[in-house]
Amino acid sequence: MTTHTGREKHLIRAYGDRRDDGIIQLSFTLPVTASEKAKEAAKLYCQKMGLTDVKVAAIERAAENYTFFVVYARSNVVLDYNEIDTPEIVIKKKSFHDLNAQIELEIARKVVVFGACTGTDTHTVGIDAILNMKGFAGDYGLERYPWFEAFNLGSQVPNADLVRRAKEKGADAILVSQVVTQRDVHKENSRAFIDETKKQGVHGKMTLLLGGPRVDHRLALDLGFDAGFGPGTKPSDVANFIVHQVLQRMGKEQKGAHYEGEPT
Ligand code: B12
Repeated sequence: MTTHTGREKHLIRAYGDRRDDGIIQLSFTLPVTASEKAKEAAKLYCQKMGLTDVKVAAIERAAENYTFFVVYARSNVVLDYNEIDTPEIVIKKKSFHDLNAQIELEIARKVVVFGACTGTDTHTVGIDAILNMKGFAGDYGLERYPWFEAFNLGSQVPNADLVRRAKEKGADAILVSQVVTQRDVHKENSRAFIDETKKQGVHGKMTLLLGGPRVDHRLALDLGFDAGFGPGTKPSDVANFIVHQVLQRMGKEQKGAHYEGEPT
């Protein structure tokens, strides 16, 4: 199908049992005690969202006066996939060995990175997955790369300290992890971090990365970072991205000459 502009449409609907049946699964919590009435409330709630064929598949007490539901239902929403335009980081990763060899040859010094979970956030597992020696999902963390020098400052690190420490060491990149998102605290912390980098004169001079389970590339760009990394990020994604950025700053790689695909 084409539009009046001649562009192809790519219409999509949710896939449940059959192509285009519009069946979705959703889960949510209501602040009521688990009961038949609560189940009916969950059903009505979904119907008010415009869903039909609502089936409450699971109902479970979450806490006192809170019930968790899993629901299957039909949605009539149709999307034109070709209308979606979103920034994306596409990285053709070099292998661990090749990336280190490239740093040695083309940068000729260690790439220095600082990372922390900032503000009041105590969740360190994400930033540790990226930086720690043992890494994540079969991938080495940046501490394991002989041509990276990685400093992991841990959790609840004030923005000013993280920026100051990175600046003192002349870091190439700062990695900020934000996991708690209640009341958009991650955005508030991230904006404060960017303000701090401007105050300390490093904004635009270092690569600034934001990561966390509810972070995506667009959000990070909007907040003033160079890139955003969400769930499932591997340390090698980050290592390759940073090396690419350093080479760009050195004028050795063109902007937009990003990599594609997986390492060989
Ligand atoms: C473990 C955990 C804890 C541990 C943390 C221990 C530690 N040292 O980290 C403890 C028990 C301390 C904890 C405490 C709290 N927690 Co907690 N916690 C979790 C839990 C179960 C897992 C998080 C985790 O480790 N994920 C695994 C890592 C590997 O995933 P990740 O963080 O997404 O990281 C990946 C990517 O996002 C990315 N990434 C992450 N950061 C960065 C940074 C950069 C630069 C890059 C490039 C990539 C990157 O790379 C990683 C690898 O792929 C989640 C629920 C869940 N299942 O997710 C709740 C959860 C995050 N916690 C939650 C809450 C509310 C809290 C508390 C506020 C609870 C309370 N009332 O006290 C406190 C927080 C206190 C505080 N001040 O922060 C909520 C957050 C809700 C929200 N929307 O904000 C969650 C979602 C649970 C829930 N459903 O309610 N928690």
